[in-house]
Amino acid sequence: MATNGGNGARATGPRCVALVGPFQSGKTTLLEAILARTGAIQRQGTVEAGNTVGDASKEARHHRMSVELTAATTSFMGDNYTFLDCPGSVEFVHDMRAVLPAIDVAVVVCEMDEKKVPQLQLILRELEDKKIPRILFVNKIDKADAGVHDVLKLLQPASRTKLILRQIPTFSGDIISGFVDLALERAFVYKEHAPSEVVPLEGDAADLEKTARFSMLETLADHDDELMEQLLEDIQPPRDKVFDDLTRELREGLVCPVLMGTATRANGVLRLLKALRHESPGIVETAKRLGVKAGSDAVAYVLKTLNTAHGGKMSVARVISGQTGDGTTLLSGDDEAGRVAGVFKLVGQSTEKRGPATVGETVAFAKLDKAKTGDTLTAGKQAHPALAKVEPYPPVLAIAISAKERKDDVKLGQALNKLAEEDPSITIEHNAETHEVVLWGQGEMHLRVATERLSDRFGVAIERRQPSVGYRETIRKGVVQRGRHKKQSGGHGQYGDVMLDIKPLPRGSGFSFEEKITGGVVPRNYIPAVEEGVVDALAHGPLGFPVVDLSVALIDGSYHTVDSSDMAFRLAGRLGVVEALPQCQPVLLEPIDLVEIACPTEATAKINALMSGRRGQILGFDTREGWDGWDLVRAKMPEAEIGDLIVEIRSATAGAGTFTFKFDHMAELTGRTADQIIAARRAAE
Ligand SMILES: Nc1nc2c(ncn2[C@@H]2O[C@H](COP(=O)(O)OP(=O)(O)OP(=O)(O)O)[C@@H](O)[C@H]2O)c(=O)[nH]1
Ligand SMILES: [Mg+2]
Repeated sequence: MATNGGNGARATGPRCVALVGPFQSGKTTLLEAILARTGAIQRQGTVEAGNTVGDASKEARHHRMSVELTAATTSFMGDNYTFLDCPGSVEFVHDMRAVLPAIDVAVVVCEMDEKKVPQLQLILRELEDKKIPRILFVNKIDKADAGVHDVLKLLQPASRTKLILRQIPTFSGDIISGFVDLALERAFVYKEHAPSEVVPLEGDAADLEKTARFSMLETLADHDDELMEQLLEDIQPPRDKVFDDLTRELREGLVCPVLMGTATRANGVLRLLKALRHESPGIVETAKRLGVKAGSDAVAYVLKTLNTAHGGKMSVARVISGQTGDGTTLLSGDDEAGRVAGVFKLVGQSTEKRGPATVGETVAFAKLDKAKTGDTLTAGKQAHPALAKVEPYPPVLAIAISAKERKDDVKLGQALNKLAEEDPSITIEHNAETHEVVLWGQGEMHLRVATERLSDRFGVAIERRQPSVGYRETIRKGVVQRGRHKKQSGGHGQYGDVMLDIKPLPRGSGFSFEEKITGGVVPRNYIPAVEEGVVDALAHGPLGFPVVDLSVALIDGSYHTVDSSDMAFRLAGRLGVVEALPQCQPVLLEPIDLVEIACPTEATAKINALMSGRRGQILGFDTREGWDGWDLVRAKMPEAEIGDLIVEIRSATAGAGTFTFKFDHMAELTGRTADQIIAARRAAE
């Protein structure tokens, strides 16, 4: 039974903790250290050796980075903990964002690295906005130097809540050999893959401790008047009070404590676990945050959907209230999500069948055919309101794909559906004009992993191409042209004859058809067929693209009582346009988009240069509202140049920059670029 005795008391019951943080900060390694320390695995694996629990999938091993969420359940001092190892790459950020609603606390793994501060800021903002309690774990302390004393100076700008330093490092020579815990007032030396050892707190360390502890207490006192008075009167607050404040202020999101360690050697891991055990909130508070009342009907939130290679579907979910197990039918919204056919404990890819899942536990439910990532499930008779709705960021990069072999077309369609169900940050577009299947995602690696999964997990080999740009063409001058279709082959002939007046229209007008027939020279009933013929011809103009922004008027013509037909007039209309267009000075039109780039201010100049280099027209830039130290650059830019824009934006901004785009207008394109596009189109045909 999960309890929370109120102010400062230890929360009990199963916890759900997300490991988040900038790319490559050591989350997967930390998970490994935690699992080894708590006995869930025999030996701590490494990312280099490709034997970690967190990065067990083929794609993750291959790229040496996390490419999806991994859940692992272990126990520590009698409590059950599920850790969610989230990918750090911005391209896979949806896997992190989707789990946040249901977690108790986030451990934000970061480094003493200036370049990674903007990314850290993005992650902390997300947690702050969602009111998720968070602890910073400064990792790779083995690589740090004396500069580590400035840890708060470096990291505070990334956090809108006050950071609170819980530990300070101690040195032996130039190397960090241990730490002092400022709440416990105890010194420790690190031991490799073993708990740190307590040593006397003396000498320089004792002095440094006094100052650092005072500043920790001062920050805590911002939210505790009694403590403030004690500090002013120079009274040593009792240790229990300090812990109570640390606990309460963390849970209420008033402060963000900072711990440190070295994941590769499992240093600092035990203190982290103890902080989680004693200070982090549990399911009682999380349910309250989500507005779920303790009730008899089970409510669970789907953190992740997985289709395993053996065809089984797994829904990783946290039970927010009640209890549920095998054979229970769960609802998602008003629909049936399916019937639970097995409840599993997860340690990465290894699964172990278990009994019903109780409140606070994070498990995998098998065979919930209709459940999707982010769904709110209930065992009740009525739908439970959605606990959260996490909209993925709009996709920024696209590729066109097709099955390598024709026979796999249907299989590809099914596989794409599953892929989108697992990862809502992928979207699939069927382009009716080009007949392309376009896969939209969050970046190069995201799309690469998606295509790898199509072959590894779903067994469809695919080919990828650049998606076509929606070019059009138009005319610069008008012409009057006759179109005549006449055939006298044996018995029944064919006869249609039209005179068309073709004129350019202003940009964005599209196409209009008018008939100005007098005296029935073209009988009424054939006129729609003439228009159809005109439309047929406009689908493919002389430059190879659909023709827009012109009007066609039917002004004259003739017919034959026996030989005329719809078909004959359709062909005549078509012929008239085909013959007219080359005389109308056809010109290429390309789509221009309105692009908005968000970037840290120090990158703004680089972004401006980048946009100009891609035929962009900068409209201006502003500070980004509510985002200290960020700018918003606006520009108009040809869609053809946007292609892989995100790749360059990220490289100019240490991965933190983003952009959105929307269609603005079509613009004439002439000269060499236009010639190349037209030539490429001819070659493709
Ligand atoms: N020196 C040192 N290296 C570390 C430490 N922790 C992790 N690393 C190394 O940092 C690299 C990234 O580690 P990961 O555990 O994959 O980091 P991650 O945060 O899971 O990476 P993503 O999930 O891809 O964002 C690997 O080469 C690790 O061996 C540490 O404490 N000290
Ligand atoms: Mg990782």
